[in-house]
Amino acid sequence: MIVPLRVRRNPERLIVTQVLTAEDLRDQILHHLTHTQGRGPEFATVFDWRLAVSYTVRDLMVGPWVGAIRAARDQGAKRVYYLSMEFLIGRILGDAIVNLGLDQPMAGALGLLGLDQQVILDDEPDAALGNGGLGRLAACFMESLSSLNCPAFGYGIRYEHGLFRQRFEGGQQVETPEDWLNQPHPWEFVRINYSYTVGFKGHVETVDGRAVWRPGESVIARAYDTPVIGWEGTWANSLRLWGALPTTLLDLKRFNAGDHTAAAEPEALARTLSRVLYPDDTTDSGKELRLKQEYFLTSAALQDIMARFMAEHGDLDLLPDKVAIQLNDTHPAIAGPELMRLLMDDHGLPFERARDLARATLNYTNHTLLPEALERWSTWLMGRVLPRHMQIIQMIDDDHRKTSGRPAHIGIVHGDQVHMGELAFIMAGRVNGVSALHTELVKDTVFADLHRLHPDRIVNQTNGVTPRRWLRMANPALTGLLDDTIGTGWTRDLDQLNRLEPFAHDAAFLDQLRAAKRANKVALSDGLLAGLGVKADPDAIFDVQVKRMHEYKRQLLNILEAIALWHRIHEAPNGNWTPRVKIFGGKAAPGYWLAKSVIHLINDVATAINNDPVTSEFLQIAYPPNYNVSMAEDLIPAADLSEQISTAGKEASGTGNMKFTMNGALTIGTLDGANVEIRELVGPENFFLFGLTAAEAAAEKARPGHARAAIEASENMKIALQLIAEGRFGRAESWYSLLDRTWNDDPFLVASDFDSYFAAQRAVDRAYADPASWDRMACLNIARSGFFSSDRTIRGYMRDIWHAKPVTPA
Ligand code: T68
Repeated sequence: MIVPLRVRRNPERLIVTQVLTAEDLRDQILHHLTHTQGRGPEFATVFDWRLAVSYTVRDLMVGPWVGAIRAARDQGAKRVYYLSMEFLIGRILGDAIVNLGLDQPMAGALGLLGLDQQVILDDEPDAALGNGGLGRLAACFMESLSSLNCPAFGYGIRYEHGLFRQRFEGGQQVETPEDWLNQPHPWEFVRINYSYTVGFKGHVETVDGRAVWRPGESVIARAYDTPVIGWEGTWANSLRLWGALPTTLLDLKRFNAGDHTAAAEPEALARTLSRVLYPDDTTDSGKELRLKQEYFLTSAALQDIMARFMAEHGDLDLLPDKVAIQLNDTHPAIAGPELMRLLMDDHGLPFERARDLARATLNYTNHTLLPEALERWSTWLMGRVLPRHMQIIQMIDDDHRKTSGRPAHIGIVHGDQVHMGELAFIMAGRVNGVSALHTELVKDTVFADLHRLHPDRIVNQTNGVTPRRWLRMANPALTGLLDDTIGTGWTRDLDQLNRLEPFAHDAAFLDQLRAAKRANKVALSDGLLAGLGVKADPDAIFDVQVKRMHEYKRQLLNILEAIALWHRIHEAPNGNWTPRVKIFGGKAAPGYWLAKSVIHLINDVATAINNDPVTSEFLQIAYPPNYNVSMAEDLIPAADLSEQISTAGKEASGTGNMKFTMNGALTIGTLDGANVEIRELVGPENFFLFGLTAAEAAAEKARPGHARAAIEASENMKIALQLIAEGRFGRAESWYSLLDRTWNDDPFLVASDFDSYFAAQRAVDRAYADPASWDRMACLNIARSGFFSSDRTIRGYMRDIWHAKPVTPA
């Protein structure tokens, strides 16, 4: 028998305050171990225990979840739908324990069972259904939507294989498939009654004056729901991920004829659609499968949205009052034509009416200005895979040209290409950028022409991150100090961190702050770094750059600086050097040759430098493989210095930068993305700025021979390149292409910013050598980071874009 849970409702806040004791939880865990896992405790593995604990926690999410769904329906609330090809969730168990307020009793329960909580938590595979910032932002948004009681669904794809696993062989990246679903996934609920048919290819007929699309292929999209519990467990929204199934499971005729492999083909073909996450190659891969995946997500989501809307309201005029759809970048931009198709072909609305309703319902977030990352599909492919949508896209484009009076060259279809950015813009009520600088650049560059025609459409919503995961869960040492010093209210209202300001001059507090950071550094040093064979002194600066490997993010600048510093230490081994541990983490897209070459370089430089007896006490380099959300949760709380060194104008926002700031790391960075706002808020004196501005960088890039000129002018840069070319870090031939590109092209201005970066790093050294002043700066960074909560971002979307209101659960 399952033990009834004693749950008390707090009448004021309507939150479900868990009053479960350690004994209650222990009994629940044992119940699930026996009855769900079918295991006796004496035979249970860590995996069995972890599942039993997960089911116990999941039970406590279901009440708020069902209550939230019911409240939204009963109150006829507007729903927010977040369509994203990526949700980089990471692990769920620890986050759910924190949000349900179960930390204490769960620690007690596991203690009673003789289990190590960390071992249980670490057993959970990361849900790595994303590449980087865009996917992780979607996950933070889901948590904030629930914490703010905003009725919402996240729609994505249930990839069987998330982002590839990375390991290093001879310093080079090797990718292997990730297989998180090769074991039961305790958090999801499969909904066989929410299944939709998604068609592809075929042809379009006209029947009684209406277009009828007769797809040539189709698959079933089946819903798998995961509850996302908000802070204090009052509300949970659904993350609904679609899995692809065949319309016919088996070709029985072929099976009976003895061709068993061919008989299973329909199933294999359909499943491919939700098989793998595309590793962001930041270029339009032009793959038919990717287009099909995008349409698969979008069509299933829109059918689901329309079914819910029609059941609840039935009157299409109400659509914009009851439905707000957010497109996470252009990946689901086919939503514009798809919604038009449903409204015109299924509901019989005229084009203009369908267009106006769609535009009042859809919104689009832009996450990049890099021209090579803007999605484009050939009209040929679009017309073949989605023939009806190609017609509608052409109608939208013609209509927009007529109604806006725009010249032909700035529309959606250019020659034989469909521009998804323009499509998303033209079909959106609001278009937003993700930081103040980025939004201005969106207006001035990629969408300058469309912005002139629609000057009110582009708005800014600076990104944010959830403080529950990135502070409360990831950094218990700092959380304890914050709770003791300013109370726990910051968890819901991150602006309350400003109550720390007076403590920036309180020596006793700063000592505790330092102790908390040091504890995190010791844990990292003894755990992950020791495992790599790196001897990291916890009193050295922990200098961290973790993010996708990309030329514009300039990991190359960082490693060249390390080489130059190493050389300088050699010149003066008895100098007053501030010890430093440089930590890198990140994956390169499998086809991104240059990014992979930088990984190789970092690893080879690390091997050479770490073993150098002259410098080893001053400089160590660590590159743990397979950086993911869980590793970020260990690295960020242990960082002293956050590297945010992209070429100005290239990083749309960054969100790692925000996590580091709220965990008390100081930033060395350019005036790029959200760095600009971080620096303004924490104060320029508490931020290590270097490099060209976005405008200066654009001008510098246009200057012929800028790379060579900058290298010739920089002693340190020249030496670093020379040491590489001499073969001091492995065979020189390995680096010819990289060196050639740096000398002759250097599109991301590593050389132009090198001296400024090197100087800023020496300012970091000096600042770190004065602990009292460093700790004061760290304290002020935390105190002034409240703006970067994703709660603030989501409130902004609710107010300016979605016009959605929070709902009180009944
Ligand atoms: C990131 N974009 C931005 N893209 O680079 C980052 N791209 O500045 C910003 O903070 C973040 O979005 C959130 O706004 C991405 O992460 C991708 O991952 C991606 C994936 C597939 C195709 C193209």
